[in-house]
Amino acid sequence: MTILAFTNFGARELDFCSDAITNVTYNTTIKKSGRQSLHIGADGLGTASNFRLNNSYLGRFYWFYLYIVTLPATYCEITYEYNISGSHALRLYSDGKLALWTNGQTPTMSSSALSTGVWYKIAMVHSALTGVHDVTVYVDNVQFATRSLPRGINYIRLGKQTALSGEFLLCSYVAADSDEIQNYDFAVDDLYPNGNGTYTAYTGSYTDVDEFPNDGITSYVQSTLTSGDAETFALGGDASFDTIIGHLLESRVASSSNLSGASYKMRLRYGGTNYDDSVATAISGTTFVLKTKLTAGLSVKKNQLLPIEIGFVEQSTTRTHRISNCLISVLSLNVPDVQKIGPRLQVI
Ligand SMILES: [Ca+2]
Ligand SMILES: [Ca+2]
Repeated sequence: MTILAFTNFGARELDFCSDAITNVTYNTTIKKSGRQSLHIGADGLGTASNFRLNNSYLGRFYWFYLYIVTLPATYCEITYEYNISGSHALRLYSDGKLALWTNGQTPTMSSSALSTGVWYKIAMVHSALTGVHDVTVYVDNVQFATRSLPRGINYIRLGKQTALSGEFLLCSYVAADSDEIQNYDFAVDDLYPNGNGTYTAYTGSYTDVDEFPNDGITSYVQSTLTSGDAETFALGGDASFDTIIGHLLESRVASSSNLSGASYKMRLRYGGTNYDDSVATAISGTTFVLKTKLTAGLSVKKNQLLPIEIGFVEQSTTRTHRISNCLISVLSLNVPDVQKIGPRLQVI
């Protein structure tokens, strides 16, 4: 099983989105896990409101949690799967029922309704990404609706592609190339700096890198000109479930001048050991750019990985780099001890 992507729309919100975000906000109060949920239709009006996913993260299988704030007057889209020959969508209707819609055809309605103010786990399971294929929707692991679609998917938008009323939240989006996590509860949690770590050599401290969203040059830590000097941060937050199957270090990094990029390594530290990534280079210039390091396919118990520190190691004696914010997103499942996740992975 390959995990293609997971996010709570944290530090990497723009990386995860392939074009301009349309009228979405982030809700830090109502969320399933992590720092925030994606808020669709927050104005309560009939406006387009969506978040187009980067196509690198397009999977046959995707999951998210849905929380309905306000039912639409007629219907609204929850996800919109685009194809130039005609798109399809998962719709929410005014009576709380879901429907699968495809352009030019009558929607397939679900038989039962969702309630407002409740988190539901939604699974979209496609048999293919191209051509005629089947799609099935699960709500809290129960098949809700299925139908044949006449065409494939070129990209996905989360939220309303067209200007329709309705307001809802999405949290913990995961895409994969198989459905092996289908029957497990899952969560994407954001662990973010809340204390200084083992290494404190850089100018500045954790309070300069703990914000969401990134504040650019308002606050940052800056490396020294001594190769090997490091800064790491202790992290607040927790993984929701006991089996961790992936983590993603996300950070906004810039050079301190326009002369050339500054080299550094990302560092993870747990169990008393440092795990440094290969040397990376910030772009030339003082613009902060998102840097990520994804490790997916883990299957370890939470207590083997947490607590974890994240940080950076200077690799240059001529150019310093700056970190504006960082966090680590953790994907966890509620897998019983005896279970395996995928043929290559063994729960320890
Ligand atoms: Ca420091
Ligand atoms: Ca900052």
